[in-house]
Amino acid sequence: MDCYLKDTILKSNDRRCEDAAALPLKANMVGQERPRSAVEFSRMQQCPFNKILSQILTQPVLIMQYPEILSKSVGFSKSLSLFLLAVVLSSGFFGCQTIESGRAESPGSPKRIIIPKFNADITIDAHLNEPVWQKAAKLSLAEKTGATPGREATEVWLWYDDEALYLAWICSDSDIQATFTERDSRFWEEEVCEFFITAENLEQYFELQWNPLGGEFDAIIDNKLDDSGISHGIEGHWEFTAKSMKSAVEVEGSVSDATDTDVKWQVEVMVPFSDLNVSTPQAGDTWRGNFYRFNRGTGYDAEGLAWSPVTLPSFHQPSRFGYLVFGD
Ligand SMILES: [Ca+2]
Ligand SMILES: [Ca+2]
Ligand SMILES: [Ca+2]
Repeated sequence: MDCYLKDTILKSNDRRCEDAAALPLKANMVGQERPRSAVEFSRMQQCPFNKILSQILTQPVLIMQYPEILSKSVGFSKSLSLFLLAVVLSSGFFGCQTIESGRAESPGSPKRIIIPKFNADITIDAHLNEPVWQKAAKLSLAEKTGATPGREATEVWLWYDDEALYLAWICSDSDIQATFTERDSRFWEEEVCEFFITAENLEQYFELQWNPLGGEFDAIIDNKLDDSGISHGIEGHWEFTAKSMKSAVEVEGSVSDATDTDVKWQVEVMVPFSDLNVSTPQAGDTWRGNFYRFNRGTGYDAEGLAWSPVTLPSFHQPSRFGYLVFGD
């Protein structure tokens, strides 16, 4: 995939994340590869019983074997070993709960949002005048590391029904620069908003994009991650088409005319679950995803914006995707 994103991610492969505690690791949980959250990782690092917890988290079968291991290694009776194990587990899971709560709110942590479910008929026409939009979950983007606000505001509104996920992007923009209109253009070289989404697998996710001229991009991305969540290269399958996806854009201003001052561009989107090859999520299901934007303007450097902060140059850092929780 010969593109800016690939270039940046290849450069990033020579780096290691400065915020190692924020990187999810993979743990083999009951035979399944499961990404370990930043919260879990930091809790293990700070927990006084981290070694025992670490072994149990990575090898759950040890829960049953631990009393025997203790009795053989240090001569404890099995009943005493069982009692100690109970103490360790309760200390680990309950004693460290305060740390988990605190870390989850720290500025660099992956974000989390609850997406509400509604039954409402809307028209995908870029006008957000249907009442349901006022009840949608709302999030905002910042400079992609989360260190500073964006130069101009970006909001995303979200809700879902049995059929689809609905997104609205409101991109404040005093200078809208865009020329691409064809599907799967290199929109990231101009103005673009981007949605990366996966139901569960961080190594394969959908990348969807929209631009101020009504352009759409859809691809499936394979991202090879190591055990530390660092990408070792991506492959984009641009031939993928979200066949039933609908979007509409409205511009308040003039595109590609830097002599005047624009106001914003906004996009209304319906992403059917069938296009993502999944059935309707159930209340409580948690997906991973992120929202990005490139904002450009005469006299300014291109600005990469994100909802859930990333720590590497590329947007393709799925270990930093936020948590999208489907509500009732
Ligand atoms: Ca509408
Ligand atoms: Ca495509
Ligand atoms: Ca702009």
